[in-house]
Amino acid sequence: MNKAIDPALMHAAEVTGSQVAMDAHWMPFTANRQFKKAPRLLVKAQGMHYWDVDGRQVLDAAAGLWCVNAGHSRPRIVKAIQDQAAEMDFAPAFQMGHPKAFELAERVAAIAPAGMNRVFFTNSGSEAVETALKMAIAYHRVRGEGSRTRLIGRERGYHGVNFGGISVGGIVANRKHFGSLLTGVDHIRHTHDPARNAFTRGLPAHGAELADDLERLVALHDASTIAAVIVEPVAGSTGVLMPPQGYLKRLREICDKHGILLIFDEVITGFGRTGSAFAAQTFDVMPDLMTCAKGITSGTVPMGAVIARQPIHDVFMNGPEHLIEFFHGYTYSAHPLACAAGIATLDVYAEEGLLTRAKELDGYFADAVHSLKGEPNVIDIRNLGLIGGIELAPMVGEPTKRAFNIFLDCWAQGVLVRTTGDIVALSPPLIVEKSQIDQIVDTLRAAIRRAA
Ligand code: PXG
Repeated sequence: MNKAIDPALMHAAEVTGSQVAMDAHWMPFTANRQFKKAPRLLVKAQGMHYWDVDGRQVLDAAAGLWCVNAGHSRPRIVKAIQDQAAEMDFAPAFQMGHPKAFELAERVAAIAPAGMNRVFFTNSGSEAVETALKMAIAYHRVRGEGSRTRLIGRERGYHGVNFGGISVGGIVANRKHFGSLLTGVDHIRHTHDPARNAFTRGLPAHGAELADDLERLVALHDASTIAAVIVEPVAGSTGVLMPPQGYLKRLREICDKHGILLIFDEVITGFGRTGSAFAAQTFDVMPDLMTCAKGITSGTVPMGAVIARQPIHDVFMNGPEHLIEFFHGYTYSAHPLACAAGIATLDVYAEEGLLTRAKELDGYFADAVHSLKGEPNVIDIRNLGLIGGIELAPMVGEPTKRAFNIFLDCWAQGVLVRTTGDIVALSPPLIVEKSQIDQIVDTLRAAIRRAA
């Protein structure tokens, strides 16, 4: 624990410390009552670290929420946002444009897989998912196959929290309270198979055949009713699940065979997390549509996007030229502040080689996280690039509590991790140093032992 380094933080502590009224803010995906009894308040961030209201420095092993890929408060990105706010705060997104929207789209297309070069901006990953699902259904209709309306997701999938996303998603807690969801949705099986794949480094050897589950749904529904399949190349929120070797290629082949669009949800994998700009490149499988968010602005300003293969976009570009081709968009699509942040973020990624840094650190990171094998209650460890998942045996009768206790312990010891269920997820900013990887894993090891 490093104590008060910056005198300015003492002031922050005074004004925002435990005296702050907390009733009004209904917090997202949070145990509200537990939090408000023992708040964890962040007031400053720089590089690999946060500082809390008490002036404690905390190493960020989660990149915020898998988004701060360039590290915190990078001066170049901060300046770009400040300058843009002063120069032009907002520009209408519909029937108007501003240069940075076009510049950012070109820049994103330039690092996307070849041929994926049409970019539609949203404000979050959830909105990117809704946009991609609508694009897929509309695409088939515009080209005269309007019967293709069905959407296929995967068990344990996470695609944000809007109705389309939770419908194709496969996490029961995110679905069960919210009614009947979208109709015409089905799910292929998830790929998690600890009996065969536990403690695999990188991609699991077993499970490519699970892609064949799509054939089962084609046989049930007929391909002529199916618009698209959406999967996360690496599943994050649902417990850090790596795709089995050959699985995504097989899914691509089955989609091609049946004229079904393949959507990769790259909200967490995009912008360098797996060692390439996108997981599609890491796995050498090209989807038809790709969703992204988070790392596009390194978490500084909300933004998401759908990246489409050009022929999909081109199908829409017909009919009278004065007519809108795709009836979809958000007031804040391509918001000037987000575009300025995005361009500066891509500059930082390029100058510092951050989009491939996870590949360079993969071996070191894998050794570090797999050194936790044998610690009490560790039942699986998974890794790829700068993603790590440590799965723990649940406490009897109290699922998720062991991981939550470990999260609280790590926080107390000055390291911020994420947990989902009884899995600890690691996704540090791409600027992480080896010594910091050691600090993360050492802190986690001690917390795992104390949680035994
Ligand atoms: N798709 C995927 C694959 C995601 O991981 C979203 C869509 C939704 O993005 P927005 O921007 O609407 O939140 C996500 C978000 C975690 C965690 O700790 C993951 C996400 C968000 C918050 C926490 O696993 N993923």
